Amino acid sequence: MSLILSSYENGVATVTMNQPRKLNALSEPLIHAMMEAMAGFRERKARALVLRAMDGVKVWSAGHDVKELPLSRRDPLGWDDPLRMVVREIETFPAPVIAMVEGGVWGGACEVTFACDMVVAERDATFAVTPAKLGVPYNTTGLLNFMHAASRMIVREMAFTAQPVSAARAEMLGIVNYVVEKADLQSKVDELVGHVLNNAPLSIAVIKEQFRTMESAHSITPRMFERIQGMRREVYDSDDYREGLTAFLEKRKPTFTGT
Ligand code: YXS
Repeated sequence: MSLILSSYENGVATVTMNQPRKLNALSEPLIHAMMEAMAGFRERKARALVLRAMDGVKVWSAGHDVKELPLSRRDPLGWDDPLRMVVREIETFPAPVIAMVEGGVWGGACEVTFACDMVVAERDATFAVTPAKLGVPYNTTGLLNFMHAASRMIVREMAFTAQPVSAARAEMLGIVNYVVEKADLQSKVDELVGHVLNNAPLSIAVIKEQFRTMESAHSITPRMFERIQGMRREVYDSDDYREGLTAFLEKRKPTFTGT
């Protein structure tokens, strides 16, 4: 079974995650397939790209493949981590990327949807930011994406409680653009894409790149960055980080000790 399904019609590309048995966990092979497809659509100068899962999934994506997270001594979300790579591909894709969401969106998959340009979710969708649940010291650019998606209080609530946020609340908070009944999901996405296709692709591409450039323009000094990286290293070398991952893999509740 192919890891993704992809299609291209009238300038509109669609990438469908097709690993329902693994809950579309963002494994290296799945992300490689997604990025290969997106690179092809970039070549074809797609005017819009829809990122989705198969119809009727309960889980849009379970986030980073936990089995691929290093148990310690290595940054779990370094520059070349597949999750980091697919987020950058979405952010730099020269046309609007629209996340078409049904089911649960977990952990790094939340960042994938938040890195998209628009999100249309069906009523039962949920969004859960989960680093703290597993003991993961999320990475700085990833947190920036969360900060761009929600207000100061909301992004802290999501990160510190790791509780799923309903689609309705996400819409009220401006985290997603539209929440619709499942039967209307495709037509709502088609409507948005239709508006995009009526407009000038070069103008859209340069506006998107300006948004990205300005959003990432933060004056963080080398000293500040080194300090953050040192703090993160202490966490991914901690007993708690190992406990979080091991507990997940052993299907038990983790016991965090703060060491
Ligand atoms: O027991 P088997 O072998 O069938 O495998 C189970 C799960 O272990 C597996 N699975 C995953 N494998 C790797 N990475 C994952 N993220 C992952 N999630 C699930 O899929 C099989 C079925 O899972 P199960 O039995 O739990 O299904 P369920 O329907 O009862 O529950 C669905 C979920 C999504 C609520 C549940 O699987 C779950 O809570 N998954 C973890 C969601 C999560 O916390 N994701 C964050 C991953 S780490 C990440 O994204 C970032 C690094 S961070 O954490 O920093 O945000």
